[in-house]
Amino acid sequence: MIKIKACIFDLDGVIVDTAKYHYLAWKRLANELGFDFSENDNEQLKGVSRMTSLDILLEIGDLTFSQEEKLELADKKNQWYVEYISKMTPDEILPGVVDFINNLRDNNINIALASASKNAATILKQIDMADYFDVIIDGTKVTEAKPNPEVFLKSANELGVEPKYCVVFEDAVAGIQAAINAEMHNVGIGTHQILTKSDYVISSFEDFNFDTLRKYFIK
Ligand code: B16
Ligand code: MG
Repeated sequence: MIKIKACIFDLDGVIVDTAKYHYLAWKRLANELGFDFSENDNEQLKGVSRMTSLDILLEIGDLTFSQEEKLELADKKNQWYVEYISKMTPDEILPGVVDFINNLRDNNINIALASASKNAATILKQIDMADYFDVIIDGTKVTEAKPNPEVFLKSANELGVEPKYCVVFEDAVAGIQAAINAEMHNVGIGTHQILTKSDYVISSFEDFNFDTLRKYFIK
């Protein structure tokens, strides 16, 4: 059986569904620039950094801007996004998350949040979950975007746990790849069809607990 000492959680798509707010803000920007942006297009932005998301959006709209203009566009989108997330409440925590994290705490597992978002602190405050994590590494503390493993390696390092004892919970393909690159175990939140490289996929944390996790990782 592998020894699990730490669990590292992504935020968007794992703890809360902020993808819908990112979508509304990106769509608003696309519409303002004169093109449409579908929910399907939005799938490509999951787990990806803000500036890379903008590059993908502009490619869809077939538009080119200078770096300075791009920073202004990203800032505009972010202001709308912050408006949306500032209205979030603890009701938006995804089902089973709080019970699972409490169950990990009861088993003395270290817990980290590892998100690409520069808005993670605002979201955690809105949903009242900042105190659930021993370590928080977000987009303000890393320079490399997933699939680079930086965000997970920094989390493990701050927790003082070796990567081989960590399990990452991720909903994005880029995030699962980042966990693999960090040489950590991973659990995908979503479907096998999309998270093809994930060690183990669950659809949600409902009816999921530390025992189930431990049993899966008996090798
Ligand atoms: P921000 P995660 C990611 O969060 C989102 O999945 C991704 O869509 C977003 O572009 C990125 O954060 C940056 O967010 O613009 O708020 O800094 O999944 O890593 O928790
Ligand atoms: Mg995510």
